[in-house]
Amino acid sequence: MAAADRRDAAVDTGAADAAPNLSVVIPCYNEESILWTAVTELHAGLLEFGRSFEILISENGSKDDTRAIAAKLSRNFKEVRALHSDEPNYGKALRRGIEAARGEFVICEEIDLCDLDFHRRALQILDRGDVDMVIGSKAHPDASDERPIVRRAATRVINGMLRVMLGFRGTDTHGLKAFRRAALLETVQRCVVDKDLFASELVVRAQRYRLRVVEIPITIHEKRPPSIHLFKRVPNVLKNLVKLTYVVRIRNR
Ligand SMILES: Nc1nc2c(ncn2[C@@H]2O[C@H](COP(=O)(O)OP(=O)(O)OP(=O)(O)O)[C@@H](O)[C@H]2O)c(=O)[nH]1
Ligand SMILES: [Mg+2]
Repeated sequence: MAAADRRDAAVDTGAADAAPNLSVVIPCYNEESILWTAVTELHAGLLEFGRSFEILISENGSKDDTRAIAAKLSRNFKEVRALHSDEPNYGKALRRGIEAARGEFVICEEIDLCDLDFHRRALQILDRGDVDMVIGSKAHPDASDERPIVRRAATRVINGMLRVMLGFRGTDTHGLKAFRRAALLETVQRCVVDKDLFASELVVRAQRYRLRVVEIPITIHEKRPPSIHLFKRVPNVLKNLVKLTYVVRIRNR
């Protein structure tokens, strides 16, 4: 384990004792304006589900008070755990949260969404036992996506590229997803890219490994505009797409 990872692994506060039924993983970056309210509302909503749960706030690299607020949330609520590391990196945060999760089921959330309706519908499907992963799709024919047209178009472009370059079958890979942890852990271990494309790689690999993946439509109503400008993310997405295509198609891994 690298020194930085060892240091990161040490920062995990607020873990409850017994493994819960559900882990909700939320990567967070510079979210001081909505973090407290979003997590307290999510916590209250999850209590109504009647299953044991934990919420993992996986923060890295924030320049604002996100880290301190996450730590305070983990002190206030026994179900909340706060993870921190120094490098701002969505994929690493999501991966770390999934690896730290202890629930039978894992839901990957975004702090500006916290969509309890998705949780309810996805868990209903996973409870049946014949599906490994449920994707909440913004681009499903029955979805309602209130984001600006440029970002909606970007979702279509990236998914088109994933289809052509990696054989992805579906309409969305980035954002809300729910899965049985045991079914996906090996897939997570085999992922090779980080940042934005990690979430896509997870879905593409799950399909390649013939896991049972289904999509359901979601309603996207963000509590705030995205924290990182779309165009700043493009170079890394393209670089990681080329890397992933090479690893999957040429190296056959
Ligand atoms: N830890 C961590 N979290 C991040 C980073 N970038 C974004 N996030 C979190 O990821 C979630 C989604 O981020 P947004 O900025 O809303 O991105 P988005 O454009 O809506 O994402 P999609 O439309 O789903 O592609 C939020 O909870 C963010 O706080 C990062 O560098 N590190
Ligand atoms: Mg968003």
